[in-house]
Amino acid sequence: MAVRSAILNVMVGAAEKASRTMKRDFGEVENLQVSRKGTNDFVTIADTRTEKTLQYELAKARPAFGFIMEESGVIEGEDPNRTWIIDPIDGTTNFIHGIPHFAISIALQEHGELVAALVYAPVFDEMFLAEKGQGATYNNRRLRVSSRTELSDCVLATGIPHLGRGDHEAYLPQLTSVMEATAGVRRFGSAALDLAYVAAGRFDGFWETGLQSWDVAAGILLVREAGGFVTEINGKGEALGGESILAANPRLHQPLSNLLTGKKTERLRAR
Ligand code: 2AM
Ligand code: CA
Repeated sequence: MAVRSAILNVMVGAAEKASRTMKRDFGEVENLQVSRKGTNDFVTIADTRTEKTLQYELAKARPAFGFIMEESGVIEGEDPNRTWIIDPIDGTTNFIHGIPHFAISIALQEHGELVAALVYAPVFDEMFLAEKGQGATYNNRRLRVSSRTELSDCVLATGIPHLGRGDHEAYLPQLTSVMEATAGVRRFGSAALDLAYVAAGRFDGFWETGLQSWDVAAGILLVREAGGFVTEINGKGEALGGESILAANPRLHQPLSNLLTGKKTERLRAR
């Protein structure tokens, strides 16, 4: 993708603008860590500020498009068929704790289909982009999902349910199956980046339950355009708006779905 399309340029411009204040705000969090008090309020302000900048920049370039955003909810556009799906800071808990693993996530949906995606980790200056039918890129280089075929070689990402969230009992058997069969599990705390890392072949797969559309919309297109499969954990269903998500390279997707749903393959059972 040597020449970036107009729509990706708009998205990159908005993310770069928003990331400048976001990085400044992240620097402030480190100062606030000392006092603790007020960190959460400050991060809510940073979240909202980032979202407003993204909304302003995107609306300036495409005034008719609608929005679905984590902080502000749904804003209908003049054009009912084009909607931005935005998470201003995915990995908020990391941000609050001064951990630099967080990202801006922007997806464009046209007639119900994801057509453009951006996931940008500002502290690392890592830009993941995709456009439907055009492939995915990382800092201008083409992305491809991993080619590993043996679960025993694979590193998987996940999100672990925590206090007040998710079905803890249902999660544990999933984790048990995966940790027994693979080279390792990582829990980094940003679904958007987990999916971008699957697209980049860093992770061989990712699963989580109970996410919202803004957490995963851009990441889903990134994985698909990098040659991966994304469904619900049962191997079917639409990941966007679904209860759960499973992303992986095409060879591992079904075996992982079997593993997570308790349908052990013959080979695994034989071990
Ligand atoms: P956030 O950082 O924007 O909140 C980590 O497991 C992932 O879950 C992150 O992408 C995080 O997004 C998301 N997450 C955290 N709380 C959530 C909630 N209540 N609903 C949906 N997603 C959530
Ligand atoms: Ca999120």
